[in-house]
Amino acid sequence: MSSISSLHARRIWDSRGNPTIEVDITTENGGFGRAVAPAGASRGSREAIDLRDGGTFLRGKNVSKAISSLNNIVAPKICGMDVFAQNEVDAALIALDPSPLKEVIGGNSMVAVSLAVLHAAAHVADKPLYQYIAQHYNRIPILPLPEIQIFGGGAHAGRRTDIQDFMVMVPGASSFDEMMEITSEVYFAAGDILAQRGQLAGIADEGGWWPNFDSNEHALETLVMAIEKAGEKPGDKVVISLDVAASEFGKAGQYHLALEDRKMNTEQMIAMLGKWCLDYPIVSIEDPLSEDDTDGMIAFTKIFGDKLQIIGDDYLVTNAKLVEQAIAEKACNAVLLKVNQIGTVSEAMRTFFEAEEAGWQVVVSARSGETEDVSISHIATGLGAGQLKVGSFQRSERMAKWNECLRMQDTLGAAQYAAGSSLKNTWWQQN
Ligand code: 2PG
Ligand code: MG
Repeated sequence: MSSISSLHARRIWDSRGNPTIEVDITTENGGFGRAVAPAGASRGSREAIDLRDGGTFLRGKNVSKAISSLNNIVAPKICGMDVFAQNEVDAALIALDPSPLKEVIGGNSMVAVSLAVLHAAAHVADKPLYQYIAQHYNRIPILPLPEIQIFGGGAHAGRRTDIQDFMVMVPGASSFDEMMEITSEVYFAAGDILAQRGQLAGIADEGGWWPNFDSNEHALETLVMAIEKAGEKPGDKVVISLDVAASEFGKAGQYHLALEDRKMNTEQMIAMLGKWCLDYPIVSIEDPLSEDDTDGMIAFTKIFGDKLQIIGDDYLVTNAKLVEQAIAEKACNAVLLKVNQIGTVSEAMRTFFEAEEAGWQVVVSARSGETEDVSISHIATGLGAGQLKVGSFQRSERMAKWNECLRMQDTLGAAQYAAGSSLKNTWWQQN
């Protein structure tokens, strides 16, 4: 046992220049943990809310109310608790705010505290965070296979494309290090292609190239060209992953691709995505249909679930109950794990184990608003979750998380890399 002796919350600023919450935890015997709340832009309607001040100051995004409740209400409640009792600390946070969307103290407050406690426990145990997580949750650490964004669209790029993330995965690399080299070649090849066409216009929120395309499919064609220009055979070592983030342009079974002014129903949307999967080496699709389109998700998974990884993000919001329901309904076969969507480490862990027991893949993920916090690299590795999604190959808040995996590789060894083993039930592994 090691008691929490202080909690201090402060306002810092995220990668989009918005205020966010950082929490420091100390323990009686000199333990220290620090964590920062990230923030999403394409948010599921059922995810924990970020508590912000509203009004006009700092465009309503200030977090002074959340910080004052952390320092005045949460701190006295958790001081004295055992830093190793993560479940109890998280239960105390939830008892302070039992509302379903955590609107009283805010998911942003909770996640910063919950993660800072996890860090402090690792510090007291004198272990790197990933090793502490592996020990605490009885797991074997393994470096994740990343999904790395090449073009960023949707809510992260002024809706210049409707599809949000055009990403690559390198299941054919033999180490995390080699994966980084291949991804670097693809990323800069994509930039060169845009430059040659006179279409290079900077980068989007997560570091992917700004998507200057005539159609959504044009981004896919360009991505395949970039993989080839990097000297790789598309579908061989390098494959494509999409986050459609369909809730951003679809509702009640109606979808509108604004870039092409194309209106579709659920069936047509499934047909379009199905054709893309035949024409391009796509191995994973996140939120192919909107969060309210359960019938669409079930139909999509029925057709493609034995060859594609189908991830629920906005559809499941890291919520164990929603995952349980989706397992029963066969509405996806993988879950995106974002601790801040549900609020606490313990709840996210419940979701992780629920999904894993059903044979689902778990992709640990960052948000589009991030900081130098690298907790998720440790969570993905410590749990041996299999996959990690952090954004692109540029911007320090993204690179910090990839680089942290390289540091862990030094201790774990290059062989402890999930590579393609995490793409079970997909055509990539079957071929
Ligand atoms: C997503 C995330 C990260 P946001 O949709 O998967 O890319 O975006 O954090 O804006 O919800
Ligand atoms: Mg998503």
